[in-house]
Amino acid sequence: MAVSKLFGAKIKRREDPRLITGKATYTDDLQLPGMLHAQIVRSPHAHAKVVRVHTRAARAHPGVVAVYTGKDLEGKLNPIPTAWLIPGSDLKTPPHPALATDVVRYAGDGVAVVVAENRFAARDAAALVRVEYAPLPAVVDQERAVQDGAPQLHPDVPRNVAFTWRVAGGDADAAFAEAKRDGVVISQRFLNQRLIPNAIETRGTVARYNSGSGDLTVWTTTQNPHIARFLMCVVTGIPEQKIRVIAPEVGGGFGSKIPFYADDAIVAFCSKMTGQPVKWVEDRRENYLATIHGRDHITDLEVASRKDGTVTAIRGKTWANLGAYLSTAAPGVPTILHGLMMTGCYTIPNISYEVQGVFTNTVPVDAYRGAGRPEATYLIERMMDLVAERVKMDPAEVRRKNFIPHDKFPYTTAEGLSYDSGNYGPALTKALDLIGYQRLRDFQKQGPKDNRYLGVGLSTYVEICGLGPSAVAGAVGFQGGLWESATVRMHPTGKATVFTGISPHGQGEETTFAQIVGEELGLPVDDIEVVHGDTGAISMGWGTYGSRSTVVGGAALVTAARRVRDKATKIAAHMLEASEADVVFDQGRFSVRGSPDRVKTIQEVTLAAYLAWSLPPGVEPSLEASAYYDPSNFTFPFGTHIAAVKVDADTGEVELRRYVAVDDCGRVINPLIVDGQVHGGVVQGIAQALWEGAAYSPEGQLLTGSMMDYAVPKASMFPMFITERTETPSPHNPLGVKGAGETGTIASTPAVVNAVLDALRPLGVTHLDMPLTPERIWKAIHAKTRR
Ligand code: MCN
Repeated sequence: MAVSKLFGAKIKRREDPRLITGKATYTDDLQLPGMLHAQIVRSPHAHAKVVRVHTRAARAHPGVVAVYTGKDLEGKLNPIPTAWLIPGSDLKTPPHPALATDVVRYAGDGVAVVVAENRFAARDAAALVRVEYAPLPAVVDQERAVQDGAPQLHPDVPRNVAFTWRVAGGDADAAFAEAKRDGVVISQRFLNQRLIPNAIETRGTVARYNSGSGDLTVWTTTQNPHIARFLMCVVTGIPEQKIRVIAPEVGGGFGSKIPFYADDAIVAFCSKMTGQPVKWVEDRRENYLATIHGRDHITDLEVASRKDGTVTAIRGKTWANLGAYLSTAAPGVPTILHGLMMTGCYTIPNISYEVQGVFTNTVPVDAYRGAGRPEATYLIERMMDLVAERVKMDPAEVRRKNFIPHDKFPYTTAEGLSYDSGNYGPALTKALDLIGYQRLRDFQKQGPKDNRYLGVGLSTYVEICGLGPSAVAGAVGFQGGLWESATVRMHPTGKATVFTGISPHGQGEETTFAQIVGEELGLPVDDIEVVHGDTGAISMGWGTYGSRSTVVGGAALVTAARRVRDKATKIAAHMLEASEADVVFDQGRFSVRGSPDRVKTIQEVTLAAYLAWSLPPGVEPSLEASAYYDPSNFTFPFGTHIAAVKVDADTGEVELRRYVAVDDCGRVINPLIVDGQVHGGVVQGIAQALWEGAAYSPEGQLLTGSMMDYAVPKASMFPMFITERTETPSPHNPLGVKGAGETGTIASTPAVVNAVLDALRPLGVTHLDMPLTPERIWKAIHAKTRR
């Protein structure tokens, strides 16, 4: 393989062969001598008192080793904490016991755990645990939960309000007063339905406690092993240095493997009590009931605009459903990651926005791909279309009119964020060209054919990622840092191992991180091993989420690689008997300026560093370097997505005809991987627009409890995506990169909803809530045409 120009090269993912040939080792593949299996007994009630738990029959079941209830865990496991204590919001953090003792608060809440010699015995015996429940009234709707007389989940949380958080900038009331007098005011209620993340691999944990040494080793499906270790220490009381957390192959997470779950601590507890390794792996049904959900907002929103389409203010309130307990990052998602992005890529100077986080008898809600930004983008992008319609402008032109101009970056928004760089106009123009916007509009004017209506929908988005400066994390209440670590270790044979604190689980950094190091040190990608996901091998790092791995982890890595190069340059100069200033490095070769034939390769220099027979004075043997990088700001990727759909007015069916994504994630390391990330993200975003939605009965039963009812789409349901990019480097990180892992999800939902509603406009339908199923569309059309 050519050594040069690795940065920007379309290299196939090196991790894929083992993944697609079934040779990867996931948590459930682990077999340890003497390993036991755990099954958690979960409440069938959404809200009930736990009167008594009868375990005798389960204990007597063949193969059962132990049964523990919530009472058995009392005093042995601390409550499961939340890690995002957003300030200034009167946040309530009611205790979340690992297993319920007195009250269960959602269908799926754990009440007991059975440990047995095999999975089947554990499962059979779990069915024999008889729990006496006294059912209580439940509430699943966040708006109802805050009303007087609604069922109360936690004793010290009046009206189930976990927090009330506000963001304000400029003078929204004055802007609305002006728009009322001489402009346009639009109000709309939006529902951002609850979603289920659906990673291909469900969650699982294997714990092995060694009572001799006091060491606990945990293999678990986590996106952030060091955070998992820290929280395992907090919950179990086992000292942090005694805990090793390993993330084996992790089959996707989409945010659902960020949190520290009660189940992880329970498995560790079971191993400690039984003295044997214990495995717990959820099946898909359990995953739906025990792994976090995402989104679930109800929003009342108003925008104020001048008659010429200049949007002047946003005002509104969101009720964010948090489920029964505060999951690890839950409070930060609808506030910091959502509320602060409400003005999007526009120069909207005035905002007044409130978010109320509400407990309900449902599965806890936390970060799901995009986490807060898809919700914000959906709101603002739907509103831009409604403004366009009212002021009779083309939706593309309203957006362009309100864009933050290129020469205004870094730009401080009304919410107080500083956008690093942006050039929104060219991305919009490119997307319009690629989809043939004008031609589509011309077709549209010709009217429907066979009662099929053409619609075109835009979404011009900006998002916040690359989380993030640790000082800001602290200021907004995140109970951790957000820097990243990296080590580049050269080996005597001239190959390298790279250790990174990020923890990829499908994103491809084993390839792109090798590209970064290969580019810096002139090594072939195949000579570089990328190691991640093991607290026993890697320096503290904060993991993979918030599209931070490349921006923050990549920056740490390039810094470490440059340190290696600097030391190698010193050694090369010594070997070449030249002054360091005269040594030139290019594509793995050190030469002397003006004497290109005097050369030492990086491999020769590395060997010399390890042999240490003749090193320059003051230079230590070996060749490796570490770096810790804390960014000075977030990064703000942006772009334009456009969807073209046809809606069949007879059946309500939506056909996705064409989809264009023009994204700008700064400099691109691997275009193939970024395309893949955009494809996956777009699919998830479109799924929210058209098909997916978790549904609860009023009593708190999850009605979409399996893939038979929860509509995860198939590849055949999508057209070929046209992906393109513009490139606006982030000025504040050494690679010029911005995150790419979530843009597709963030941008695509409103593009498709706007397209469907554009198609339905001639039929008088101006608003519909997601998912836009044929039934919902058909009913809306017929409600209008029947009048
Ligand atoms: N990349 C690049 N050039 C850039 C930016 C990124 O080549 N300018 C590459 C990266 O090096 C990496 C990939 O694109 O290979 C995504 O990188 P990045 O934007 O840094 O995002 P993260 O690796 O931090 O991934 C997190 C993001 C999130 S938050 C979710 S959720 C998500 C996602 O990525 N979950 C995923 N993508 C996923 N993809 C898979 N397969 N599975 C998941 O669970």
